[in-house]
Amino acid sequence: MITQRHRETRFSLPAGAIAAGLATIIIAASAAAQAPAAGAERAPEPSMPDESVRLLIVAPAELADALGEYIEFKRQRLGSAQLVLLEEAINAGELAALNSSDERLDDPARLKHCLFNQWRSMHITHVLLVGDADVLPVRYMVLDRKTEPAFDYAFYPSDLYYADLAKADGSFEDWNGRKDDFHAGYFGEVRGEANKNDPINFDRVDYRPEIAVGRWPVSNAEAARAVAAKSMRYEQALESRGSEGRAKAALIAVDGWVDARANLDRVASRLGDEWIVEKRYYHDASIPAEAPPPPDEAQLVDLLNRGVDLLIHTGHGSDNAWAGCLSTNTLEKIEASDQLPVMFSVGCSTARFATLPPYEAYADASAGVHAGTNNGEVFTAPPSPPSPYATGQYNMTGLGEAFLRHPDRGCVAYIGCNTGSQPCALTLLDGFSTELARPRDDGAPARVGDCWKAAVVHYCDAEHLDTIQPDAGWYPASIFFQGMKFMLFGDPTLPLARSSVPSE
Ligand SMILES: [Ca+2]
Ligand SMILES: [Ca+2]
Ligand SMILES: [Ca+2]
Repeated sequence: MITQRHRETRFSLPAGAIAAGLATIIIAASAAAQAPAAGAERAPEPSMPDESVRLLIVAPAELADALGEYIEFKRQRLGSAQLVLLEEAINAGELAALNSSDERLDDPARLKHCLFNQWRSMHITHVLLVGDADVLPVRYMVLDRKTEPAFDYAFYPSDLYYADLAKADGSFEDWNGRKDDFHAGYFGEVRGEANKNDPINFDRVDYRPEIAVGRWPVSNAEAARAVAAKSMRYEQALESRGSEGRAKAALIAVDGWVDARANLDRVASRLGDEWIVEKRYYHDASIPAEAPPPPDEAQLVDLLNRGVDLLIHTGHGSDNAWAGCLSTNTLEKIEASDQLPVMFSVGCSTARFATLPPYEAYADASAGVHAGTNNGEVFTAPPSPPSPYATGQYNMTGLGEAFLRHPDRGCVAYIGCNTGSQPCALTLLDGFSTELARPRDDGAPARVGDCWKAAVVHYCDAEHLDTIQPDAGWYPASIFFQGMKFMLFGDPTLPLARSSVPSE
């Protein structure tokens, strides 16, 4: 068993392995591959692997055995696809960081050191983190959100931590520019809401991702196997379609939030003639009566059952619902299909992922437990940072996780916010759709992680994150950390439906 073998070697890595970019701990895909199920239909394989893509999959040992067939599948399509066990990555990252100035490395920092070395020495371009918040560590960033019982601090999960590997000069980006006192345990600190005289980017994070990172929020091997199988069926269905037919996007604008209909119209113009675009906008006096119907659950079920490749939502959201049109209960009303959408919601909370300390109950990094300010706890000093593992009751879930994890319905990738979002998130959508629609001469598909990475880079520039200053209110700090609290659930190498034909 590969799992056992690697457990045995866990603490005996030769120092040379570190210098060699940890290549020795990477499990060769062929060794982990499993034979496809008897009688399984196999679509024609792609003619040429995309050599520009080098995927690293990180999974805890107990989930890794579920990934053999998937790694082999990706290997046939990409320049490389490798698996590293989380336990090995953490161990290797610890060793690799021995010479750095880090004094208190936790598991997210160890994992990040490993990814940084893999990026520098093995030129990885994409990382798939296999594991929900309970089994694959979470980096929480910190906002000085004004809430008196919380001592004006709030923590939010941020997978951008694992994508923003380096500073502009190529050195390791530890997301911890300020380490004095309690700031050593606070990463990605954003100020400007309670503290007006400090830089908003208090920890001086670079923010710009070097690699594309996505996560499968799964907690056991069965769930990992289901998402892997679903992702393969999706990709095979795309390959079978080839260049036949146009890709289809559905753009949803729900009443009651900001009016994002013009933003969605711009998305539609970017996508252009290569896409069939179905708009479901709320109606008011500005919308002609003969316009397509406004969004409700029946409309969304109809769109999903007819097949849609990209589903974009603007409107209010909560953990389990797009207000007025979609919820986790809707899953039972959709038919199973291999034409599954990539979903992107700019609304609040639908990519709910884990507890939000110190408001909600949490376990801290020193194994203390907290009721949270929502339950009456009052902090009279900076709250202890949360544990990077949000287990049991602390591992929350929502619409994005449910749609991704469902074995044969829902979506194949989900981008959304793990807490409240703000209208500036529409800038992320601009960046995403611009990259998706970009003409590609080499015939390679747009990939969801690349579009998300481009969205964050675009966001940095368009929202002037390098120069943003606090004002009397709370919004500048919120603008700054908007891109940190969005999650990509899904394999970042997933191709999107063909968005443009190669130019002649
Ligand atoms: Ca800090
Ligand atoms: Ca960077
Ligand atoms: Ca979760």
